[in-house]
Amino acid sequence: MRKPSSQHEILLHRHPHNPILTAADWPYPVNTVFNAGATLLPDGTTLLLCRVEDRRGISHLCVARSKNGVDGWQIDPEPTLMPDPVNYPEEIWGIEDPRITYVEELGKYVITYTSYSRGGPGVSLALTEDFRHFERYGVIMPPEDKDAALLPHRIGDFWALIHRPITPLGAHIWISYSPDLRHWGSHKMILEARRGAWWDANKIGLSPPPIETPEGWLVLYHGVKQTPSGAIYRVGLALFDLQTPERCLLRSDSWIFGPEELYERDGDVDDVVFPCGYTIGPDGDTLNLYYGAADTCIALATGSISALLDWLKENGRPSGWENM
Ligand code: M1P
Repeated sequence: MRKPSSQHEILLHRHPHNPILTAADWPYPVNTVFNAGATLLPDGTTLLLCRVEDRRGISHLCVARSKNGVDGWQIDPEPTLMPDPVNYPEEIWGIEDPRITYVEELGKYVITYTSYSRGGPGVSLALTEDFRHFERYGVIMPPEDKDAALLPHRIGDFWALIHRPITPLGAHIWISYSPDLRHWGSHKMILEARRGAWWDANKIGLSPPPIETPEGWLVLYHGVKQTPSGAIYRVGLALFDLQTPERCLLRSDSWIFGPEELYERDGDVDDVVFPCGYTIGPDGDTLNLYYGAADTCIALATGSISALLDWLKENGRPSGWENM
């Protein structure tokens, strides 16, 4: 049994009702439900856009709504957004891992998701006002790329997308800019996977959309450690400059959240915690983090944004030194 992190500061507290959503809750037959994007609707309802894997292995997206974000989920009776490989061939093997950003300038939610094409996973984008009708923009980052989220407003004149391409340099986190959400450029690597024995060696990716705070963009990212018995997906913290989000100010050395409970350790893919969305409580500080557990179910952990920032200021370092 892996030791619980009791000797470390616990920044994210698992909800006692975890896992809060499983395949058994679904109104139609599915294999697994996990990696959900999240948002708060204007009436205070929590909306999760869940990745649902069917019994072919192909994923689609399905909405679940709850008044308190914990239970009483109303799940769409049918898939909300299905892959559409006739019109979007890049979706042939499914659509996965959505992140949701509400964009006030557009009055719309922007969903970035993985489209699983014959050439590998790429990033696709769709807009919606109501999570019933969707306007697909198709692939915005070609394979191999995933783990993408849009910042909620322009930086200067440009939209900014954080994403994780696989390049000859490795699996690192990048930023790209666009005038119109369709054409993307000025690509820059902003956070490197470490190497060797680190918890986030060789492969990292953005977890939920960055959290805008007065101190900068607070980024939760996942790191993947390969071990002889498989990969371990854990979550760490980094802070980026508000005006220049490609500038990393601080990065944590250690992870803050990793698989410990049985529902995180044992599933279709063991030892995975994979947050794709959060909501923020009425106090402006409580973070409700929704994460996929073991690629099988959806769980909730709660923390304080100011406590995460304080911890990062105390325990983080400027990025860049670690690979020297
Ligand atoms: O199985 C763990 C995760 O593996 C992939 O994530 P990444 O490419 O960032 O390593 C994704 O397939 C993700 O959905 C899955 O949870």
